[in-house]
Amino acid sequence: MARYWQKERECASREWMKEWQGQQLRETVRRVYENVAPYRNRMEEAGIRPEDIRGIEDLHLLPFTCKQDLRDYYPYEMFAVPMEDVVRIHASSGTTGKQIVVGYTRNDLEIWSDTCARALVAAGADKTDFMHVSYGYGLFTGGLGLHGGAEKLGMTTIPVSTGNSKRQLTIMKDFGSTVICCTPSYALHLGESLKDMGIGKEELRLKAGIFGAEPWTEEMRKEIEAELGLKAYDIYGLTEIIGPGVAFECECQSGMHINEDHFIPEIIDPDTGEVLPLGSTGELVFTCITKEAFPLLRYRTRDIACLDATPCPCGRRLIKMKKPQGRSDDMLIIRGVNVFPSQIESVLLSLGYTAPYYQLVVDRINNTDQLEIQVELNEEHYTDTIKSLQQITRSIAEGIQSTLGISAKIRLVEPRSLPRAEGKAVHVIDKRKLI
Ligand code: DLL
Repeated sequence: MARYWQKERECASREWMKEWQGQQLRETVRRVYENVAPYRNRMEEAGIRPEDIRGIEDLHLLPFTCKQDLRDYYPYEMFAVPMEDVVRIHASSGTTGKQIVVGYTRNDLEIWSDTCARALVAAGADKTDFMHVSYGYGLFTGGLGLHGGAEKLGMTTIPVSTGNSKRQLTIMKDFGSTVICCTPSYALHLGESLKDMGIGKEELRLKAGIFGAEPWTEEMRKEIEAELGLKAYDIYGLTEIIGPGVAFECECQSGMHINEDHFIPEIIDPDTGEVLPLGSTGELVFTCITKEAFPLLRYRTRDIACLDATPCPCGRRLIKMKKPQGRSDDMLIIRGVNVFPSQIESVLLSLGYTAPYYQLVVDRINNTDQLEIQVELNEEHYTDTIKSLQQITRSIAEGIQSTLGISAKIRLVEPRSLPRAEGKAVHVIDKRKLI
């Protein structure tokens, strides 16, 4: 079985990669300067000419792009090709504000399929596999993105889309799906439905799952692997850059390889914009160097992550990113302490009392932030006595206090009582914003 989709790129030497990135960057900067008025204006304001960018060492001279720019130049002003060359549109609404629109040329779609095929091959898939796509189809990039990669690889692709778990599982069983992709929270929900339907995981043929589009923890990975009987791989991406396939996990499951021959990563200080040294945690920024229709320069993702250049035993030389801890705009500041929902999830699941379903309700009462963690007990601890429920509540509160340094009110709720998501899970209800 092949281990790489494009070995010459995925395992290329660092020297080759640097040379390639430099050359592609020069071309991209020249192209956007000529074709994208907002970029030309911004570069002129900053006193930068395309010829000032000689290689990746000059990347930091370029201005940043942020989500607001895409809203300001909505829908097509940042496209770098005439609309007649655009063959596909996707969009992302995000949680707040106007949606952003992105476009792809035929060649961009080829690149996208390749980046997703790399992820699939890294997860052990080949053309003999059956690919069950449970990401949403439509303007969201998840469904069609992985669909394209699976077809390019030659997998038997089953475009199920989201929703109706029972139907999903029946299809999985009858059609013999061997690889599934969906959000990690939906994968857990499918695990629950499997039990409800009385189907044993050994009756399914699943061997791998490609899960992403939202933050998830190592504890959740173990849970999904146990419930569905597969190996769970992480995949990262965002609409603005291409969709899924910006970075993907290999069999080592220790960070995601960034498809650096297409997207150059940087880590910056989110407050000052300064580029941070390799290994620091900060905001992830990407520059697209091969896309035609929508090549963004130094796009600020708002995702907090760090890069890892240590050689990977899988043989790929592509740099890795650690699992994003969350987004700088999802970060909660509770009584002055920065908290990511994923840190709370990690504490909850490591204690073993609860299921991976929780909601964080934040409020401000008498000018003081209050955090309530509503979390479902797992079946094993549900029938416990009041005394042991009190003891569980206390252990969770202590775990949160000692790991994150904040106090929280813990509200244990019945198994299966919190809402289930088909796409991205919503974990935070911040009532403070309404004031
Ligand atoms: O979620 C694209 C995607 C689809 C990725 C399917 C993976 C699988 P957006 O809707 O634009 O695009 O959301 C992008 O989701 O900036 C991250 O905050 C978050 N995200 C995506 N993948 C991961 C991941 C798609 N593996 C935003 N881990 C990004 C943590 C992720 N967060």
